[in-house]
Formats: sequence, structure tokens, C-alpha cells
Amino acid sequence: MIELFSSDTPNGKKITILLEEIGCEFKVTIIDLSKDDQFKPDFKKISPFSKIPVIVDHENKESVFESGAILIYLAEKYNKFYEAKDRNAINQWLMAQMGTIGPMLGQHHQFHHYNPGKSQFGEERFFKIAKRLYGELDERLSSSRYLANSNYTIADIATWPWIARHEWHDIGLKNYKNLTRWYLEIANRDSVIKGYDLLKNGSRIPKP
Ligand SMILES: N[C@@H](CCC(=O)N[C@@H](CS)C(=O)NCC(=O)O)C(=O)O
Repeated sequence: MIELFSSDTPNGKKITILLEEIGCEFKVTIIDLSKDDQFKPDFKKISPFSKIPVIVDHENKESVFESGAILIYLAEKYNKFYEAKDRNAINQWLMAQMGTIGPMLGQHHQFHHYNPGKSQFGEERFFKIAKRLYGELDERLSSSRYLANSNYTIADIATWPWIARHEWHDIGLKNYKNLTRWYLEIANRDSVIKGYDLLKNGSRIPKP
């Protein structure tokens, strides 16, 4: 059984979506970031930077932190969405999510969604970067069905929950037709619908 320590955020949803896709037994233990649960000593033992998500694999007692490492661990363990022959391409798109797409859209959330009016520089900078990312993803998806290649992989699973925050981004997802095609195709998967609803409170995927 896999235990996922998480919150209802894009990084958290990556993992519930993959777990639903794999169909393995799992349970979610909520780490309430608003109550600083992430700083509790027991959690810090498995999460050195006090961040969600983390998994514990109760079969072998291994724990894994960092969402990209968790996706790779689960995909390798269950041999799904990470085909050996495609790994070079999948790794590049997965690392682009981890190093660029997530951190930049995360900053856009901070300045544009959570703290508007506090820094004109921050708002403008990250709005511009987020818009550029939409364009770059749209361009990639004009020549490839999914991010890494023609198969749905952990690179898509890592990126999709960030685009699912499109209402916060205020960029107009529907103006990016390839990105919208990819977004909706993934949004219609049963496991994505279930994994998106991490808290099991009926949360529904926002459509463009
Ligand atoms: N690179 C990390 C980022 C994880 C991350 O930023 N988690 C946030 C929530 S999405 C968090 O736990 N923040 C709490 C904190 O930093 O105190 C990953 O992909 O796992």
C-alpha cells in the first residue's frame, strides 16, 4: 500500500492522478499547510524541505519526496507511463515541469492570484513568463499529441495539474488551441477526474 502525504495543490494532485491511473491501493494523509503540519518533526524526517508531496511505500518501507522523483518511483515500480525506450524525451519534459513550469506558474499564483497589488514588478514579470509558457506548450503540442511523444506519460501527469489552475492564470486557455486539446483530452480521463478530487469533496476540473 502506498501512503501519500499531501495537500490539495497541483504538486499533490500529480500523485493522486498517477495513483488512480495505476490503480494501486493507496491512502492519503492530509498535511494541512495552513496549520504548519509540514514543519512537524515526524514529517520532516521524510520531507527534508518540509514540503508536500511525499509517499511511503509500506511494502518496502521506502519514502520518497519531490513530486518528480515520486512519479518516477511509481512509474518504474508499476511499469506504467514511463516506457524505457522513451525515457530521454519523458525526462526532458518532466524536468521542464519540475524546473520551469511549476516554479514559474507558482510565482504567478503568488503575485497575481494571492497577493495582487503588492508588487507591480512581480505581477508583470510572472504574468509575462506564464503567458510565454502557455505559448511554448501550445507550440510543442501542435506537433506532438502529448508532451514527450504520442503517448500519455508522467510528463503530462506532472504538467496537467498546473494548467488546471488556468482560471487563476487569467491568460485565456481557450486561445491556445493545441494546449486546450491536450488539456481536455486528459481532463476527460476517469482517473484524472478522480485524482483531481484529492480531498474527495466533489472538486471538479475547471473547463476553459
Ligand atoms: N519541488 C517540490 C515542490 C513542492 C512544493 O512546493 N510543495 C508546496 C505545496 S505545492 C509545499 O509543501 N509548501 C509548504 C512550504 O513550503 O512550507 C515538488 O515538486 O515536490
